[in-house]
Amino acid sequence: ATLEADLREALAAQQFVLHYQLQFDAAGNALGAEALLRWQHPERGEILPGEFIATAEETGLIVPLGNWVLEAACAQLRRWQQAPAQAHWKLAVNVSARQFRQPEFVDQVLAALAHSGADAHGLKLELTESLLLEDIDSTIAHMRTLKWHGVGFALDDFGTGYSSLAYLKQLPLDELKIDRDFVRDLHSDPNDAAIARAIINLAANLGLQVIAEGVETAAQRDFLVREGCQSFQGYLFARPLPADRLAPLGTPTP
Ligand code: G
Ligand code: G
Ligand code: MN
Ligand code: NA
Repeated sequence: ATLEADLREALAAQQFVLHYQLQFDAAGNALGAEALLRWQHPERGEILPGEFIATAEETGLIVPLGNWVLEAACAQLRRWQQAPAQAHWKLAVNVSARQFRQPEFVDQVLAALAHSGADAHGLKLELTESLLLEDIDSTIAHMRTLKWHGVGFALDDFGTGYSSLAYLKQLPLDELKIDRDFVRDLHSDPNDAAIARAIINLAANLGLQVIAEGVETAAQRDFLVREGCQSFQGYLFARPLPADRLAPLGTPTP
């Protein structure tokens, strides 16, 4: 069978699950998590998004799949919001361009929130630079409507795309995510260190929050903390895990 047919079947058979990678502040307190999609294939085991997201986008299956992700993520957000220790957590959800471009997107997000009973202020959508720049007027309109309801926005993989600073200023963003490509070689490549520093300063000057992704070592974290980075995500802190395995990690770490 083709990957497309397999994906269609997997969606019907409920073979997708969300894992959650916790995000922390500089003091080691959990701030929330990013939802990361996994395909639990009955024969092949766990399949990562790199193997199927592109096909899901090309075939349009990303629309029902992305909608499933929104519903599942909001249900999890609601569970956290009802638990005192996690009530303040934000949940970040990745959104594909094709999904975001549909006229129904805003309604689907609001429906997922309504079905779950989750407070929209806990939901953060991760968009990419290429998505944002495709049709900036309709992008801003979608974002404004959702923001009015309380939903936040993070710009994923920041620094790898083509955002001009003029565009960045127009977009109603809340957070920049420093791409892990820049974090990886922070200590061996002075250019990457300079880029990470520039993104942190840019975020501060634009009044945005900033989070570093792919933080794997204490040295990377310490550099980023010194430069003023506020939030952290990466294997140093926590791996993506099923929700029921997060609880013991939601407390201070490294
Ligand atoms: O762990 P990781 O392999 O999960 O994620 C790889 C890539 O897949 C990331 O760039 C992430 O943005 C993307 N991704 C993960 N989950 C989702 C999802 O639910 N929807 C979309 N559109 N992309 C996702
Ligand atoms: O949406 P995005 O591309 O940012 O998705 C995050 C991706 O980064 C996921 O594939 C996730 O599993 C992966 N990831 C998260 N933390 C780390 C890390 O510390 N190191 C590496 N190499 N990958 C990470
Ligand atoms: Mn992401
Ligand atoms: Na990213």
